[in-house]
Amino acid sequence: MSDDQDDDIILSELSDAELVEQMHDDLYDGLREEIEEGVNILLERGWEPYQVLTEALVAGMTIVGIDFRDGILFVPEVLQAANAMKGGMAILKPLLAETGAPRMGKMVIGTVKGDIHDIGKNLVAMMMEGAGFEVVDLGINNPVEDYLDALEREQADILGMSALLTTTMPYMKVVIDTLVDQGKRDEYIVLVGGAPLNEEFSKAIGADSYCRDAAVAVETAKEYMLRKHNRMSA
Ligand code: B1M
Repeated sequence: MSDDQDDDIILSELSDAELVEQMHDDLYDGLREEIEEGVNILLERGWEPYQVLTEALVAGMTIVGIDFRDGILFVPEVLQAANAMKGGMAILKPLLAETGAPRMGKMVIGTVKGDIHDIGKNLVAMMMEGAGFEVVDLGINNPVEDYLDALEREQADILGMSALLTTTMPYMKVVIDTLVDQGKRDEYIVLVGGAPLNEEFSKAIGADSYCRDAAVAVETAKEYMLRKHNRMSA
């Protein structure tokens, strides 16, 4: 989309459907301010934060992903799109976080070694916090020691790992195998996620569950924590 065309568009005058479509274009073009404005307009119109997140931001990023795969977009453009997405996410974060919610449990989460993708992981962290979990975010490119140290230090209930590359997803098994070797595997609920994963892979590496998206991660974590509490009070 050209800048000239953008200049003529007043976001607040668009219908909801037009605005969402425009936001997909703006995300594609890496226009952070426009994305922030669009998010605020949708919220003012009464949209739920989660709906803004999924329909305007995540759906827009999916389009970016397709063109990145097909060689139409390159790393610098995708970085700009990611930056715009983070602008929108920053507005939604406090709205997705319920204040004063009882602590549901503690999760250590990070993207695995060799992998610098963090948008999905950040979303999961955000949604988990919103659901009342305490989250310790280790960021990107985590070797096994970082996970293990944090789990022990934080006395966490859940380990969350994210990987977006087919070349980095096997590293999750390295982390789980190390937990097994140290006799600590049963101390933690291990949840994994990221676009190239699936349930079969998660089973094969010895994780407890694969989480397709952030909402599933929250539901799965809640389920496991409930089971853990029931076991402890039995
Ligand atoms: Co990357 N990249 N990238 N990239 N990038 C992908 C993943 C790719 C699929 C693009 C493509 O070809 N279509 C492809 C991987 C192909 C493969 O492995 N088979 C790819 C590639 C190849 C690369 C590079 C190698 C490119 C290069 O340098 N030549 C390079 C690798 C760098 C590295 O990590 N070492 C690279 C770099 C980058 C950028 C830096 C430019 C940028 C990252 C910016 C950032 O994250 N800060 C980037 C981006 C943005 C993408 C795409 C376009 C978008 C990823 C994203 O943010 N999606 C991506 C294409 C795609 O996935 N369609 C792509 C939105 C996000 C909300 O979804 O991350 O799936 P997602 O998270 C979801 C779920 O998966 C789940 O919940 C999230 C929210 O609902 N989930 C979890 C994720 N983690 C979880 C953890 C959990 C639970 C659920 O724990 C409990």
